[in-house]
Amino acid sequence: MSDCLFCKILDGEIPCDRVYENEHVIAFRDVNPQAPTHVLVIPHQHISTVNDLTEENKNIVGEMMLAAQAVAKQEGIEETGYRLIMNCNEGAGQTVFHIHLHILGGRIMRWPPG
Ligand code: DGP
Repeated sequence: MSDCLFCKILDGEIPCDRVYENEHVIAFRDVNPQAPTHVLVIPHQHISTVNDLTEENKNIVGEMMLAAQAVAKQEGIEETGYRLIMNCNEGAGQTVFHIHLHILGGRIMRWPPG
């Protein structure tokens, strides 16, 4: 999608601090970190929101989770703990409409998240 910020990051049109990539996803540091580790995992395929997941594209979510697990190990937070978040639509705080998984770690996480 030509007007999608994360598609531009995927294409290298907008720079990012990339920490992981494979044939399905890339992961890069969030520009506005909410924890010592704050990384976003995004699929190569443009999918706007979780509401756009289907039987055909559902496997990408598993790929995103496995990538998050690899990033957590790489960042050394797999034992201390990390939180995975996908915001869906404005009311939940989604601001970029290309699905992404937030990986937050390196500090104690509170609940409820607010
Ligand atoms: P969300 O609010 O769930 O849609 O998360 C979008 C995240 O994307 C937010 O935490 C900030 C991050 N973000 C927005 N623009 C950029 C950017 O240009 N570069 C990077 N690295 N992160 C960005």
